[in-house]
Amino acid sequence: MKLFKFCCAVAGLFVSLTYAWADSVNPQTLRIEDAFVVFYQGETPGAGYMIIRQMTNEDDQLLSVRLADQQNSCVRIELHDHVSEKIDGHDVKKMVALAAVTVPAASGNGPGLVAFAPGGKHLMLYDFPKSLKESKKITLILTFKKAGEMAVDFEIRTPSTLAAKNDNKNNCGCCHHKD
Ligand SMILES: [Cu+2]
Repeated sequence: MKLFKFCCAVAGLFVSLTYAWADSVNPQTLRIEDAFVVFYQGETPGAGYMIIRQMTNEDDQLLSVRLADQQNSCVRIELHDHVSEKIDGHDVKKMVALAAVTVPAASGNGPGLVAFAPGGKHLMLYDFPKSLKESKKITLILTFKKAGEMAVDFEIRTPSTLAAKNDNKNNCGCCHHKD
């Protein structure tokens, strides 16, 4: 079952994402779908995934992500990607931190799209307290250069659901820091 979540920070009830309403500083210009996080045992950082769709003809940039709950100030969230590097003739996937992620403009083919998915771009979630890891969802604030801030609910899923989803992809769904 595929459960899409459309989370808009402001007036998420307005389904009509028409261009008449579109404005470069309006969070309704962006749609976040299928947002979820996975936490691991112990100190291993968690990972966050989502699909961002840009509904307007302008691109935008995701600049940062933070936890909505300000009380957990030790929590840190980074934007990451996987890159391939040749080491001794072998392709080795490495994680790199990104300063920003571009969300391309919508085109004739539909909304601009950037996917945070296992094996590719992801949110890296550091130092989350146990109480949050064991809850059902967390709310993260996404800050975009043009659209501003959006509050997005991320469902908390178990690592096993992630592994099952990626069985046919033959890439590592887990996200452990090697360095
Ligand atoms: Cu990472």
